Amino acid sequence: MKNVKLVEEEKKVKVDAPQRFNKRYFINKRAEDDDPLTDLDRIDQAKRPLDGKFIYPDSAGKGVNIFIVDSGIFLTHEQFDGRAKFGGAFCKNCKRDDIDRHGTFVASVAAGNTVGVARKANIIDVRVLNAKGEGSTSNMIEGLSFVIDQHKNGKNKNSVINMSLGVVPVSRALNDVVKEVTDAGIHIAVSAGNDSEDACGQSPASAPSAITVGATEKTSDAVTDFSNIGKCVDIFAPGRQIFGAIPAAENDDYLVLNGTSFSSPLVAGTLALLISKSSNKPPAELTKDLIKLSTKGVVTGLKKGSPDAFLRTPAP
Ligand SMILES: [Ca+2]
Repeated sequence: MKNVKLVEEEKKVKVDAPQRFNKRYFINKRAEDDDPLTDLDRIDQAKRPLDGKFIYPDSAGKGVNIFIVDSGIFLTHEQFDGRAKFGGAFCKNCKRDDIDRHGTFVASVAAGNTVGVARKANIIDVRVLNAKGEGSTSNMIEGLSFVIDQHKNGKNKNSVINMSLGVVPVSRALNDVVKEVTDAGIHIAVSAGNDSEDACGQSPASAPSAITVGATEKTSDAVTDFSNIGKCVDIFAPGRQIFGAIPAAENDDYLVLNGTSFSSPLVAGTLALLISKSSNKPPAELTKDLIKLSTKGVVTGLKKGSPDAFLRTPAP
């Protein structure tokens, strides 16, 4: 069949957030810039000690669409202020009101209005995982194809994808679609994975044009014991005890979680900041800007060809 590019066995995909805390946290309304979360405080400055501030460009990702390819988003959470909308669902028997918390959490880290990086960005829910946080490579490919269609047919060409999930071993089919994503002009940040192994062993972390993100600690810039590493990682960002939003009847529920799943949306949000502050660029060029802006010489515990690059948000 000449229309078939590749045939590949279906693979199971999981979220990159294995370690869960049971304790629930709540926050009060507060002056966000002067009392930021530790991860946000860390990424707006080159070196420690933390200065107790998260300072970011006023544009704050405005006009950028961040597609959260994940387990669904609780759209009415207070963190999203009406900026989050439903895009599409590509999982079997997915019920709208039965979502795993992972997608909401990831969306809030990318663009939540007090716990996120790009606080004025648009958030688009592309659901590819079911209520247990599980899906398959074909679900991922359908989800990414949907984003490519939205990008090509829509007026807004400022598109960023976050994909905090992975499949082992490498899926050539999924990696091929990631290339189509970046060829179309869409930026994509992905989690490196949490198996303390080489990120080149899973997808989409191994896709060359994806920005693959490893996790560092909360109290230092050491690579965490769970983060995947190696030359397929492009940049490191905090991934320990990240505070984020989860679905709740009262729209104000939060949790603290570990994982490269939450390092990746810090990068996705930063890409949105870069686009709204200056202008959009082809993915390869924006990636270069991101790496150039990143802080060198602070990440410790780099192994097996891991890059010396720590996430830094652009100055206002
Ligand atoms: Ca700071």
